[in-house]
Amino acid sequence: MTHPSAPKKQSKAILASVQLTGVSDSEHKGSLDELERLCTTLGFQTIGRVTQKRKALATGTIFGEGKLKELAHWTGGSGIVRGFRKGGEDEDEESFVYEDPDEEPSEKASVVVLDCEVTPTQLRNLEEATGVEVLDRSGVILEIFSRHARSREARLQVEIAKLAYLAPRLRASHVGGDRQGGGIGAKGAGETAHELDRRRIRDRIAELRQQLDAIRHGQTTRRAQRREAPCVALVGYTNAGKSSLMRALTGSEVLVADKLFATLDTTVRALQPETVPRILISDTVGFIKKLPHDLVASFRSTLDEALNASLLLFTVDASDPNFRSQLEVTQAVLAEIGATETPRRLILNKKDRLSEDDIAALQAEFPEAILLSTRNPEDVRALHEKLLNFFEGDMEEHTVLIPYADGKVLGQLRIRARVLHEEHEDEGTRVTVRAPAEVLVWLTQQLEGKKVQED
Ligand SMILES: Nc1nc2c(ncn2[C@@H]2O[C@H](COP(=O)(O)OP(=O)(O)OP(=O)(O)O)[C@@H](O)[C@H]2O)c(=O)[nH]1
Ligand SMILES: [Mg+2]
Repeated sequence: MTHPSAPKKQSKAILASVQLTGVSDSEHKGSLDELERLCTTLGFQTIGRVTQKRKALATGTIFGEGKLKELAHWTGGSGIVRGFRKGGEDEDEESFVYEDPDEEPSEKASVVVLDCEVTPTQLRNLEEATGVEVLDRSGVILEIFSRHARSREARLQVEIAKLAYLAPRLRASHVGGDRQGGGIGAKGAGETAHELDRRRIRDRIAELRQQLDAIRHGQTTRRAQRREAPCVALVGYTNAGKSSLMRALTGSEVLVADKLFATLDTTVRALQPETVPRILISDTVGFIKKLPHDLVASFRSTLDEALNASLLLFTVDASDPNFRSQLEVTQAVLAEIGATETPRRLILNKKDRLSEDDIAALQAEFPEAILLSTRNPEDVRALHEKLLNFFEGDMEEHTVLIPYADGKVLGQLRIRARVLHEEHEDEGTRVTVRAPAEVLVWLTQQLEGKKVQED
């Protein structure tokens, strides 16, 4: 679905951020680098960065006066907010006076992208001072989600998050229809957002939620149908290589892309070559720092897949210097949705990008982790083996007599469990199987109290 007001390709962006006290230089730079990647994913070309160290965001415009002028210089704006009186909060501005350089920048930015969330008033003031559209991090992420959403469920989720994001910003934004950069602000859900008052937005959200519930009802049923099969969920930061691993393990054609948030839908496929019983692998939406709260909430159901998994593979891009904090974010969100008990393994991916020294250091730091490259078939085979061993370890061996009248049960059992031995007796077939506990419970129910004996 193309967005009517989507930014034209190669819109020029200037990144702006405040480095608050307590945020280290490398953390601050890492966050801006990530914002630049988010912008690239949207098709923006980043032409510069304007940053300032402060104790807190300046109430009206987040920056001090001098910085605001510097920012406006990049966009061709006035740097002034009419009717705005500078308060005492600017005392901590770095002591510098901005002097207009003689030379104009060779190119002007048509959109300002902030690495923080701002209030509607701050947004309006910054737009006035710069004369161009101002997006915050949440706005950028929402726009990416909106473009990458494929399934009806993902589209509904994004639409709800977008409306929730827009509602408080409606009254404050004065740019309205004549936005220049043309980002997320102007439209949503097929209607012009500023034409909707808040009540209508609330009604629309309620309507969309109902549609979403209906879809989810069907999913719960499907999930229940396959609940006996052991399931592995691939979870992790965006771009870690979850979909690549999914492809490698299942031979499926899920989308792999060097983009942030390439995957928004959960896909479930069987591990290949197929095992008995089948092991299911699910690919999930990626995480990012400072993910807008509404978005986390709306993607909760997508993550239910992770909640129902028997094993979580925390996938990280070990070649990214920030992977430790990225792993923390993933762990925090999963803990928030309640997936704390599920067994987990750490996958350190993109090994091919690491030096021998890096590899040795990582092995020492994470002795329990599985270090691999999704591009190396040997590594993928080794992981396949580890997954089998994991579930085998969980299985129990049982011998049971299945009456000939229950031939169907035997047929299903051969799919759900590994049959080690079969013997035909007078009353039925005596089989010895290795199976997960859930399958044995199912079997007992099927045989309605017929005796399941321990071997
Ligand atoms: N060098 C290298 N690149 C890899 C490896 N695995 C994945 N990639 C690349 O990393 C990028 C992201 O891969 P994806 O599999 O789409 O990542 P993802 O975790 O599914 O990302 P999202 O869907 O955005 O959350 C792609 O360009 C892949 O080709 C690897 O082992 N080595
Ligand atoms: Mg993916």
